[in-house]
Amino acid sequence: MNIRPIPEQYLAPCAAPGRVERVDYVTTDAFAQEKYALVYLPHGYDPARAYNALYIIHGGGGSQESFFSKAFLSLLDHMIASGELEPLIVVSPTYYRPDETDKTPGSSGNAVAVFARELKADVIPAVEGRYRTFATSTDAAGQRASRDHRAIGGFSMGSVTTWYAFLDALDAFRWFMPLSGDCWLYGRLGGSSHAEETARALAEAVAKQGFTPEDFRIHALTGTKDIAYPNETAQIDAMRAFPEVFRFGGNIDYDLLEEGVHTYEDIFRYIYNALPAFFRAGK
Ligand code: FER
Repeated sequence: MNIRPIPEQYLAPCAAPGRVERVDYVTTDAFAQEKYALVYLPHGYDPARAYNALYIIHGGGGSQESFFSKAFLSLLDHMIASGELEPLIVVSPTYYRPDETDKTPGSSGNAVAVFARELKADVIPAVEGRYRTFATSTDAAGQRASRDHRAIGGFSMGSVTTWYAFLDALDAFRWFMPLSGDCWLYGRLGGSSHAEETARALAEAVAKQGFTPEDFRIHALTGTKDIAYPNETAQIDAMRAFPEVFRFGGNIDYDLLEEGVHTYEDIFRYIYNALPAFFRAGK
């Protein structure tokens, strides 16, 4: 696709702003951590109707606050106000433990590797038990039944998280937006160092989780000057060797911004271009 620039006025305050609330939860892992997610509710949020949900995952060293800058919230407001994007809720959790001080790639890599479990067991139930989505229950069956209305995307380590969600959480998510980051199943930057094995694991993960190539869509994007470009590109090129699962131009696309770099600013632009086409299954 042609990655269009964000209209300049979309980054300035919108006359119909949404709001951000905080949802606290306690993890069901052995650590019983007290954590929270931030939730963007669109302007006029009405619990009488159901909303699509995007889980957006920050980069290494970041937090629940990283994505929710004024510019990003204004972008969401404007996209919704203009009718380009159906009103949705956007959830910004963190994979870090609250007491984590080591946010280097090694430590972050360990945190994101297990985060899909927390998403399904803790974050989705806390958020979708409080706000109205398409989930009529927040248990595994309810998440599966509403997966057409749930997306996950992220930047850098959040992109790594998104690839893990494809491996481990296809039962909760149909839509995947990995932005500037590869899959670390085979170690740090494994998408390039172990491209073939990574691609095979991603391909096999579909049937292993009981799904088919019709049951998901991946829209990956990055920039040609992004530090993750070589890693994500090597992995995606390897994924082309599995055309029975990954149908480029169908259930997967990879788009590149000429000169795009590893910043939230360029990431917002990818989201502006990719998000409106999500949640359209069966329409
Ligand atoms: C990549 C995926 C993640 C990458 C970097 C990261 C350089 C994250 C780095 C960090 O959190 O410091 O493909 O490429």
